[in-house]
Amino acid sequence: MLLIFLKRATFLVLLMAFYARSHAAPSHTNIVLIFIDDMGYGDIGPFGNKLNQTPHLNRMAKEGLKLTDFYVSNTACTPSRAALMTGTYAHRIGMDGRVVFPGEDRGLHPDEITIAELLKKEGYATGCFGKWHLGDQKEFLPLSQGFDEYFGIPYSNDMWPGNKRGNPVTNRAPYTPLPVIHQDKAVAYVSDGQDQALLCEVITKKAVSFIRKNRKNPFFCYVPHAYVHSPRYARPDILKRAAGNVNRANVEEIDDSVGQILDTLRQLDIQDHTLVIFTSDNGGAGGMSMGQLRGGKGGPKYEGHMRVPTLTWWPGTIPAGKVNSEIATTIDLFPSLAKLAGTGIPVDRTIDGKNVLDLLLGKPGTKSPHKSLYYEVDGIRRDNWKLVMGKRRKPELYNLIADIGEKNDLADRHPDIVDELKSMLDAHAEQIVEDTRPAAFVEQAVPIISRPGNLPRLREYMNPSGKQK
Ligand SMILES: [Ca+2]
Repeated sequence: MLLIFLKRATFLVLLMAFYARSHAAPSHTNIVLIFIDDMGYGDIGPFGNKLNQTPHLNRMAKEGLKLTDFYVSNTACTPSRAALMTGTYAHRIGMDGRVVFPGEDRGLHPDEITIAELLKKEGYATGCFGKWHLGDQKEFLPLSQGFDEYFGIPYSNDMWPGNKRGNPVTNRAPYTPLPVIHQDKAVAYVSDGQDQALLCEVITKKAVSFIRKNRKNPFFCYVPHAYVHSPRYARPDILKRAAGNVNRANVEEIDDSVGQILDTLRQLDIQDHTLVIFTSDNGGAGGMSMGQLRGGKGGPKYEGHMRVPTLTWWPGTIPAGKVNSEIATTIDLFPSLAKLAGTGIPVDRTIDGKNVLDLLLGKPGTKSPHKSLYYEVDGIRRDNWKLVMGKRRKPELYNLIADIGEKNDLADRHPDIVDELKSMLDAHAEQIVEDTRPAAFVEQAVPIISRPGNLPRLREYMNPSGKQK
């Protein structure tokens, strides 16, 4: 009798444990990927910035993992995003070189498989909130690339009438109005600096509401912020807090945004099954800080051009307050997040990224799978040796451990290492040329909106009653 009771009790305990487990830890981990535009390696507190006040990112680093050697695989908005979304070098999929302009016929090929498509197949709700920049034709917008929801601007915030240079692709001067898209339709436009100053806030609001709405099912929330890309504007209160420094104001508003997202996850009590990744799309643009690193957005591929401030956060899974200096890159997120979601990556095409999930999760002793890292086709790092094609494509050689600022070119002292790395780089460039897939082109490209018409300005869209906040 007692035995039967014990068995029953054990069964009940097991049942309850199973229920608690399945209730508390869904099989799928939520993923939030925050991708800042043009933020430099040294712009936030965890990466040494003393001027910009980033308490939420400081806390994220304290509770999570700091990745000191995390790279983008390309250095402009469009190719960087193409590589991120597909796990593939932008050169390989026709998305390298110049960015996509408004009304251009080119976009990320719909046959490419994005992170969103992989995760959607696994039952994830998928949302993109921010700057897309992989083509503004309907065929190329996020809803055509695996996202259930989209809200944001389709390309950079300087591709607007405020930029007097005009659109180099359509030869229209000035640019057509900058639309704000919901799903695949314009719902507002960015008319002036006052609207620009609302871009971080509106993107954050939409991302937070997506997270709230999907708190009970697995979600992928991709937040490619329009900030801190120029032109930079800030609301008066944010600007005042930043002592009138608009660059600082933009970084601090990004920090506010991260705080709101992490607070939402805590409030919903889903932080123990949500991975948050914070990083940037390329080196810092003018006015941003690269810390000790040489270079920034544009120019030769010094570290400041491609190494980006990166944090991962998942309380209870990622050990708190750790630092990892293994090499990883944005193309690795595609296979790593696939692994996290329990799915595979496509095998019918070349995927360049490698699974670095254990590294992102801070598992002790994890080594990078990258024997070498390529800076597009202009540089290569192997261990601590870095070869970069400098002025007039003369190879320069640096020892990154001794010389993180790439000040002391050792090419003349180590011609053997230069030769070896240069031949690896050349072989890499040739291999990409031999195995490429094209971008897609539409027959008749048109701008999303050619005039504002009846569309509200962004500030009216956000505050339709017109009441002053
Ligand atoms: Ca960028």
